[in-house]
Amino acid sequence: MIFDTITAISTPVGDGGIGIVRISGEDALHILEKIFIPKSGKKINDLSNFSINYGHIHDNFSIIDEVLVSVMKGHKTYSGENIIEINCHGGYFLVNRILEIVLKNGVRLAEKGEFTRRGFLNGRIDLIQAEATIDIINSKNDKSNVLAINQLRGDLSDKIKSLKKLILDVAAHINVVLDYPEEGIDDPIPSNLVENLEIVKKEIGDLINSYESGKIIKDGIKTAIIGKPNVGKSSILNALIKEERAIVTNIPGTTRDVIEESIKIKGINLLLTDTAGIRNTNDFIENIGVTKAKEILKKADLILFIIDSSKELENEDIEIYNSLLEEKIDKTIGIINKIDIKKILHLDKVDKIKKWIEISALTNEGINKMENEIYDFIIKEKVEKYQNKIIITNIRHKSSLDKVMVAINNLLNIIREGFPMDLMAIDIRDALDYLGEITGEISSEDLLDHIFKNFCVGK
Ligand SMILES: Nc1nc2c(ncn2[C@@H]2O[C@H](COP(=O)(O)OP(=O)(O)OP(=O)(O)O)[C@@H](O)[C@H]2O)c(=O)[nH]1
Ligand SMILES: [Mg+2]
Repeated sequence: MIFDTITAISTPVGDGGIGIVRISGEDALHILEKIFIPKSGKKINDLSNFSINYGHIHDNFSIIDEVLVSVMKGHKTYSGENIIEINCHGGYFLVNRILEIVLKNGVRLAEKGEFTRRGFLNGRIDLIQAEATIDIINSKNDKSNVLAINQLRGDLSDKIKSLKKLILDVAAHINVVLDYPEEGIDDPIPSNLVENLEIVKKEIGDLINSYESGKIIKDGIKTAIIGKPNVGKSSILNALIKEERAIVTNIPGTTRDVIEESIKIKGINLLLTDTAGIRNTNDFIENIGVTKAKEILKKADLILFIIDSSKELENEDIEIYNSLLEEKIDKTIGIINKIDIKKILHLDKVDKIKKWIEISALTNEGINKMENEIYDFIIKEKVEKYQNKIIITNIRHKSSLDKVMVAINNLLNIIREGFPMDLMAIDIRDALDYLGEITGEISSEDLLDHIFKNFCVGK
């Protein structure tokens, strides 16, 4: 495809050692000719492909900067078209000045993700790979980086292709039967093709199930620190992040806002939220905090329910426990804090909580152990189960796979019930279309806009 020529700053705005202005499109070299004098004295068209060239950027022959220019011609580039990258000195003013010179010479400013979008439209990468580039940029830990790199390399794309191939074999058989009834190829579907569908069903199921792990690896675990006032929630947040981040006092109702911090446990991000102690209060501001705490509780993947070891359970503890019982109890770890004082607490009224950890946020006793136990409780199985397997991390992929699964189940049902083969045509097409949605063989402008709006301008 031929598009107009676009440009953008591809490095973060601000002071830095270097800045990069990228140009992509048919006219990229022609533009370079107007603004760059190579030290080698060569004509722009004679610069070798995939070379880096030292020289000067000028604006009407007034020298602006000493630069290195990468020249990438042809279709085997990131965007699938000519790309020029001007590596200039960093700094807000200079990089913008060079961008301005490029724009002045008849180039359009790129939209968010437009270089990558062109890579996709020009067939250099599929949609999964385009999405993987943003995941790489956003990756927060080694594990999520590895997942994103694997997707960029094409692991998931290859898996989708192989599943598609299995379905296409079935589709081909059905087409022959329906188009040439006189050939006498008879129902039912041969067992090897039924097996194809069973394999697809199993593999799609595995991919769908991997999403929960993928999400945890990519985005981390939303962890709410919940409890009545003064049990030590903020002290526990501070102990976990090893910083005096949240205000701690002996006055119940100290924390009113929501405080978010992140720690890593064996490479997985725990997104900790310290909340206001939940109680009935007439204090207007504290009440807002309590409402927020309850909202956070609802969205959390993991709840640390804090109680005070030195007191018997009070109504406020039991009320929070009862609200956890409704849906979150399996995601709750009970934390018995203040074990440095005395333990008079009894747990018989809160016995549905499966895991208890004893700590002191004051002396740090049990804090390291708590991290390990959190890992074992919620992370270990989810992460280790899918080690070295293909994992999906993107809700878009999951929802398409869910639809493929419905179509495959319908197909297997039709076969099982011995219904006529022409009933299968719609589900076969659906299954193939939904797989095509994932890789982007089937896509719409709206979908692409939606995906690429999350990119930065220079990518
Ligand atoms: N002895 C002892 N005191 C603690 C411990 N953890 C917290 N405290 C004390 O308990 C009091 C309340 O601690 P916070 O961390 O502010 O409690 P909170 O649950 O965040 O309280 P609110 O924000 O009011 O809901 C402070 O005086 C802390 O020093 C602990 O493990 N042992
Ligand atoms: Mg607090």
